[in-house]
Amino acid sequence: MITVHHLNNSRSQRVLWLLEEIGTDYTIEKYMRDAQTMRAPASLKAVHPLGKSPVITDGDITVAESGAIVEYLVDTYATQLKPDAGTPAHRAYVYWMHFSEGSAMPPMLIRLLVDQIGKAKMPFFAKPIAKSIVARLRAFVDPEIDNIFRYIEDVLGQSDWLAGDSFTAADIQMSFPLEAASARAGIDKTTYPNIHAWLDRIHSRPAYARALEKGGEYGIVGS
Ligand SMILES: N[C@@H](CCC(=O)N[C@@H](CS)C(=O)NCC(=O)O)C(=O)O
Repeated sequence: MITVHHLNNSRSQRVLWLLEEIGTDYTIEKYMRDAQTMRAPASLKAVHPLGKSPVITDGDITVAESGAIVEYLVDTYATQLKPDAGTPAHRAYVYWMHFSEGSAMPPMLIRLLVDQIGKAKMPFFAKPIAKSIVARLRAFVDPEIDNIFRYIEDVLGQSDWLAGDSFTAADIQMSFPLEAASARAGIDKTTYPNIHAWLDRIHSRPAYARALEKGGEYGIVGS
C-alpha cells in the first residue's frame, strides 16, 4: 500500500493529485506546518532524514523529492501519463519534470523570502538597510521570474499541455510553481492568459478536485 506523508499547503498536494489520476489505493499520513515558522514537524524525519514533504512509502520502498516520486509512481503504476520514449513529447516531458524544481522554484523561493524581509518588524534604524537588500534582491529575481513565466506563457500558447496535446504527469509536476506564481508572484490573468487557461484546465479535472478534498488546506489555489 502506498502512503503519502502529506504536509498541509505544500508540494505533496500534487502527489495526491497524481494518485487520484492513477486511481490506485493509497493512504495519507498528515503533518501540519508550524504556524509561526511554516516548517514541517520533526516527526517527518522519521520517514526521511531531510524531514521534507512530499515523501511516500510503498511497501518497504521510500521515495522522497517530488520529481522522483512522480517518476516512480508513473513508471510503476501509470505509464500512460508519460509520452513514448524518443518522441518530441517525451523530451518536453523530461524537460518540464526537471524545470519545475530546478528552474521555476528557486526564484519563487527567493521572492517569498524577500517579501518576508520587506514585511518583517525591525528597529527603525534597520529599515533602510533592509529596504536596500530587498531592492537589490528584487532587481535580480523579478526579471528572472518574468523571463521564466513569459517562456511558459509562450509554450502554453502553442499547445494545451506542457508536453504537447496530451495531459501528462509533467503538468502535475509543474502545477506547484504555476499555482504559487499566480498566487504570489504577480503572474496575473491579464498578462498571462495562457497560463491561467491552463490553471483553469487543471482545476476542472475531477481527480484534481478529489485530491484537494483529501489533502485539506491548500491556500495557494485561487488566492
Ligand atoms: N525539491 C523538494 C522540496 C521539498 C520541500 O521543500 N518541501 C516543503 C513543502 S512544499 C517542506 O517540506 N517544507 C517544510 C520544511 O522545510 O520544514 C521537492 O520537490 O520535494
